[in-house]
Amino acid sequence: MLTWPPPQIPQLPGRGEQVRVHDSSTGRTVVAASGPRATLYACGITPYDATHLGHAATYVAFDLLVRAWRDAGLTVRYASNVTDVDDPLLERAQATGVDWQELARDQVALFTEDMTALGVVPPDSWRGVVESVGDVVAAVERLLTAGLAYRVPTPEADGGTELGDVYADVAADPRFGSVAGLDDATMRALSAERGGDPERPGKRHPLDPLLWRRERHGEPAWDGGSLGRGRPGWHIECTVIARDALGESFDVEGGGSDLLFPHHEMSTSHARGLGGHGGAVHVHAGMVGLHGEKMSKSRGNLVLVSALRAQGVDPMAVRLAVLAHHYRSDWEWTDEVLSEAQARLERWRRALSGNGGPDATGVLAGVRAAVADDLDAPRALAVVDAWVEQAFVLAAQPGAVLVEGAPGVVARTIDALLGVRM
Ligand code: 5CA
Ligand code: ZN
Repeated sequence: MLTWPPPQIPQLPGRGEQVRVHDSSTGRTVVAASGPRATLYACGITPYDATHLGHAATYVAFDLLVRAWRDAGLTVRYASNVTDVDDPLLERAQATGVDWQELARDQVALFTEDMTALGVVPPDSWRGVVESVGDVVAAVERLLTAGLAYRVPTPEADGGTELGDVYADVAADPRFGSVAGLDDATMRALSAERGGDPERPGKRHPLDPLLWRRERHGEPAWDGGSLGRGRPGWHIECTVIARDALGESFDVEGGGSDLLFPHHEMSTSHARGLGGHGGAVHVHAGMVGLHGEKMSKSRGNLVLVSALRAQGVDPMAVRLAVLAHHYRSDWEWTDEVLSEAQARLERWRRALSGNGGPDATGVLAGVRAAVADDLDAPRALAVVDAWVEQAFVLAAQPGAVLVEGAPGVVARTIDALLGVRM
């Protein structure tokens, strides 16, 4: 897929610190990539009801990681996907009477506009499932041959075939469970809630995830070689797309915290089955809520970035609203969150509009230290706020000594590291 245009990132003097991120699997903060290369896979959207503030916050979080890695001198390769065929997308298309491909296309276009407006660095490799079906088929065939997957006959009502759907055998992976570290009951509950089918008859284990779904009446399907016509399961899609772009092992697999289980547990397990280890470190963004509940397409409690843009809200205010929260925390989108961000943007713009200001060397070091420390954007904002306050104090003092060019240093720092353009 064609990505959106990359933002221009100014070069900063010197080098950023080694970047440390929180690994959901161990609870430890670690250096995920020590260089010279850093590889990231961040799960992409399922293209309907995009881009809500939860999506925006998650992609801004990984954008901070890419910027911090680059500032530390690493060569970053970033890959992502688009889940352009999946049950929820097909259900939405059916419910609203639109063609599923058209729905996906329109929503992907909207998403790229939102990401551009928010100044999010695009992935270097961006692939949809539809483009990846052949690679998924090859991967599922390999897992079957290796004895890590098995067939479950499709129900009579669906035209029952012996070939059947294909499921991964979680019991065949001794390291299954190591990504999320959850107990069995929690895994079952989350599987049922997040796209799994623990009740499906004929499976060896309730948690076994779908790899290949045989064609059903009225559903899109592709040639599946020895698997028969059908379509990919969800987790294997990300395994295959990540592997294709980044190789069999890469540094960080990320997404919102709702992807920790089952999605990242399963995609990593499939990656091990194919050789390699998939993502070494798992990084998750917290959930953005609205009116006390997780913002989600299925609940319909959404604030869309495109709607805010249409109302004339400056995308940089949206970005600042997101950055005011640590990426790992769960937080609520409210009108106050937005108005505080708008006020901050306004203050920053005023302070940065002059030629001179307070010395800014500490701002660059402070913002660098904050983002390198598990992407601590709120701390970075506080560093800039302090400089801005100082600028107002100096501006009110007749005869105060101003450092020529200091606002430019601050502007380049927040542009390069926080993606905030004045
Ligand atoms: N296509 C799959 C991943 S392969 C998917 O989860 N798509 S999504 O459109 O539902 O979500 C896209 C990204 O936004 C995921 O990383 C997801 O974890 C994140 N996300 C979804 N809802 C929220 C929310 N309320 N707050 C923060 N992040 C969210
Ligand atoms: Zn994914």
